[in-house]
Amino acid sequence: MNPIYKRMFAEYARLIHEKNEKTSFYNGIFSRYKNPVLTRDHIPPFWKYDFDEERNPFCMERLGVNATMNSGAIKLDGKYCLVARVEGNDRKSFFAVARSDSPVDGFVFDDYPILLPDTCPEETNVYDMRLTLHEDGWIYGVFCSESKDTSNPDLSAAVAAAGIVRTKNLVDFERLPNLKTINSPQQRNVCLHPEFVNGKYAFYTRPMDDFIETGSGGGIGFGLCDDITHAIIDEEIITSKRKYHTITEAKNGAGAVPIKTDRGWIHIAHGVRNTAAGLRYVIYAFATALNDPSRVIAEPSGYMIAPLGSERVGDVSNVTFVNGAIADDDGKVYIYYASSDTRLHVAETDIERLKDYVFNTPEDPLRSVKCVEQRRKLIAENLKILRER
Ligand code: M1P
Repeated sequence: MNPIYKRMFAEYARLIHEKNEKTSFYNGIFSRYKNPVLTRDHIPPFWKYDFDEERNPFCMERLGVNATMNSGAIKLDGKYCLVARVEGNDRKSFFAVARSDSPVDGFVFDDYPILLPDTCPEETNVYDMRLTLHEDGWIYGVFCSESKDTSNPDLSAAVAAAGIVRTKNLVDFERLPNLKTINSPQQRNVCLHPEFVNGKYAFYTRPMDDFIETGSGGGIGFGLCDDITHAIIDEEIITSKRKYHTITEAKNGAGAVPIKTDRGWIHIAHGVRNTAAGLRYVIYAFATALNDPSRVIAEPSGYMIAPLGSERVGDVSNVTFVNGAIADDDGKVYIYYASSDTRLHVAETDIERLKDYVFNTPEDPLRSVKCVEQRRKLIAENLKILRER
């Protein structure tokens, strides 16, 4: 083998075998890990180079990969599986499965990325698949299907819809018709709830007036449909609301598939605020009622995960984004979050901690004066404890 490729494979092998370890970051809610679990360097060299010496005498990269990020996650046949958003140098995203025996390192992509059945000729781009193991026995992948808005002469005008596939093995995918929401012209960040609700399929939606702005969309939506093979939602209600001067003011969206606990469904979502430096995306959590997964019963103040250190910089800086988590059999929870639309990390927590965080962290009182009251109360109680020691 050409020594250039030999070196490349050696570096790739070193990367995929590298052990990960927790960093010293501490907040009692989750642990951060030192290495991202997926980067563009995790892409096998044979996805990018043409190894034929005659066709490629200079050993040139022919089909480069720009980033690996927002990933759906599921445990299947004992393996931790990520369906990653891979973005080529050509800006088009696609999906690829990476599997590992460990939740925090060792992820290796399947030999080929997923070739979705080409049922939507107008579709230009696909990204951000949420993976739901539904009680009907299928694994559903719900993702953003993006097309040019042909009714708008603006070259950048686009339409976002929710695409749906289903599979049993993350190898063979059946494409179903895109979700239709009667009252929302665009949809992104749609996620299928894992159980039937009132005998129907239940989706978390994100009503939007246009491609970027949610406009009148009040937050994360929720709607029911009878038939997943022709999914139509007539009515969306709002679960976690966008609120003025909070981390969700500009927009929010469902993230990982909700995790069922004895106290309620725990949701790990994203919130967006505007700043002079552009949009800032953070990850937050809330709980909904077990008997009504649309009804918010707890929502801690502020963010759970925000971009930190090198996470803050990338193709779209100041972004943390989540669309996958795995609640493991031993109670641990792995949250796969991407930073700055560039690489994928893992945060580790567990069900007991998540419940404590979601149900016992105070809510956002929505005004500075109330926030100070909230903090002064905490300080006073702490000083009393400290002085009694
Ligand atoms: O660039 C940040 C994120 O922007 C979008 O999220 P939202 O729809 O909430 O604005 C998504 O395209 C996501 O992929 C991306 O990470």
